[in-house]
Amino acid sequence: MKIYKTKTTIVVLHNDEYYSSPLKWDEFINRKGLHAFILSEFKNWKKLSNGAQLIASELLAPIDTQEVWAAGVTYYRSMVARAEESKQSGGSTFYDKVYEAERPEIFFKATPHRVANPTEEVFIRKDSTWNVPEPELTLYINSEGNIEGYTIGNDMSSRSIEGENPLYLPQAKTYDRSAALGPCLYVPSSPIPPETTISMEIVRKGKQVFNDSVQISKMKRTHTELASFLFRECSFPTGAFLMTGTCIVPPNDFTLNIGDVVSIHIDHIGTLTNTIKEKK
Ligand code: DO4
Ligand code: MG
Repeated sequence: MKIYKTKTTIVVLHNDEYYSSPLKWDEFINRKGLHAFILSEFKNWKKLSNGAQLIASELLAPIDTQEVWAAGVTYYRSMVARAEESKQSGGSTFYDKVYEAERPEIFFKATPHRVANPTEEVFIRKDSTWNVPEPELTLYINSEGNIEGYTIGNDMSSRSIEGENPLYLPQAKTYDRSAALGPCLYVPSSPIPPETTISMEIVRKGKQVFNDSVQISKMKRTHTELASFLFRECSFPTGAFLMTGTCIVPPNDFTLNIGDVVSIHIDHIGTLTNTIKEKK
């Protein structure tokens, strides 16, 4: 089942029917056994005849008070790309080390107000010359540390700032509209299957300029391993979102242009589309 946060209500899509829940977003999602909860409760919620229209016209990112965190270098492709971009600065050796290490790379990505809604613009930094989107399966983990759902995340990144010095990572990764989440929270009865595919397409002036796909089975780490590291010494009163890293990196001569349209599709969840812009 899929849960959509809209401006007026929470829309639950179950067996091709739309329902509206009276709960607030945080109260709705932050629970153990979210899938079972929805199954037991949806009959008490109002059936919506205009659910699809609400989703089309009022959709928000599936987040309220949660922090967004991200894991990095969880795929071989990401490790190679970072090593290439930081070769000159001498930072490349850290990426192969973290790829092999027991402790994963986990970094703070965004507060809710830095997250773009589906179809809204995501930003590239004006002080960055090399920018890419990173399409990432994103976990919703409840306050007890259990993975309860999945969404799509775009971990917008400055490769020029990250490559100049790995200590600049927070500036390469965290700024206004540096992340997008959506279109829904997918809540399955069992963990998302390893053959789930992530695809990303970038369209410039109506023409496709990049397209690639990958299966999440290529990831070096498990989702529960990443969640347990995040929750080791941090508490999250309403749960947290955790991007699980990218395996899709455009070639090194590619950088985003203003007006590019980035669409990320993940099986079972849907498509997250955002246009590239600069902050005014
Ligand atoms: O270490 C840099 C960031 C890695 C990252 O964001 C990723 O692998 O997706
Ligand atoms: Mg990333």
